[in-house]
Amino acid sequence: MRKSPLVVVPALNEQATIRSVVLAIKKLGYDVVVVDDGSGDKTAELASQAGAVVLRMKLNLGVGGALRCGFRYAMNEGYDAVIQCDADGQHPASYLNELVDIWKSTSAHLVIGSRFRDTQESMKVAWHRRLAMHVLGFIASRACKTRITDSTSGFRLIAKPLLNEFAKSFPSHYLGDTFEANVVAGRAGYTVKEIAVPITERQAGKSSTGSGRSVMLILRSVLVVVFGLHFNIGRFNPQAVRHPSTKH
Ligand SMILES: Nc1nc2c(ncn2[C@@H]2O[C@H](COP(=O)(O)OP(=O)(O)OP(=O)(O)O)[C@@H](O)[C@H]2O)c(=O)[nH]1
Ligand SMILES: [Mg+2]
Repeated sequence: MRKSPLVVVPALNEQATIRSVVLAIKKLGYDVVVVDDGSGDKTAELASQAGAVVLRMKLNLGVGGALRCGFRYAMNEGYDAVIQCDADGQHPASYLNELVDIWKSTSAHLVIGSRFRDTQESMKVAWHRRLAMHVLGFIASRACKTRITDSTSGFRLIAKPLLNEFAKSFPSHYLGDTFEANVVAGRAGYTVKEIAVPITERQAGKSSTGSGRSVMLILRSVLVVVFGLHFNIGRFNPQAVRHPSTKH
């Protein structure tokens, strides 16, 4: 059993930033796993040189597939929680401790770092992307019984026993690993919290988010959630867990 969460970094062709991202996380004392499933550049080598464990897969499974791989690694290695963090330098490593503090003080199972909480200027986002995020946020807030302003955030802490469930089944399609997973966690009775985290524009490399096709995929995801057609996980059983701050 390990007190400090494992930081899981999904990375695809992020050679410009991966080294500094891994070093910043390690400097704070966290173990780091970089999941690289098909980079054509030096992402894996640079991550490994910087001190990360690198899980390499030949088949590209997308962010959700990479995360599932990281969750399984964390379970096998005995970690109690995972923090998901991007490889492009958008997430300030200093906020890892904030996620952990909320987890330890509230025993939440999912702590989301939001770009849109408290300040609307935290990140520049196109109006249609922002509108979609409002709709998704409204649905996620109802499911999680708390105000969610950033249901597609890639900066999250996921703790046991939710981590066990996500290690077993976690989707890899667009919005499945973020919005749908957050809704599924809330509906299954897990405690969800959200905190404000300033997030910058990606420092280099290419974004994986498209524009035109994503409108259809957002609509699809909304329908999936409204009609309850999403993946399912075991319900939270309060009698089966202990508070994280009591563990050693
Ligand atoms: N392993 C793996 N990682 C991926 C894949 N696609 C994207 N990533 C990583 O997932 C993280 C999030 O992807 P981004 O492209 O930054 O998505 P985003 O943050 O929503 O978009 P931007 O704001 O433009 O950066 C980054 O660390 C990417 O390197 C993939 O297919 N496999
Ligand atoms: Mg990014």
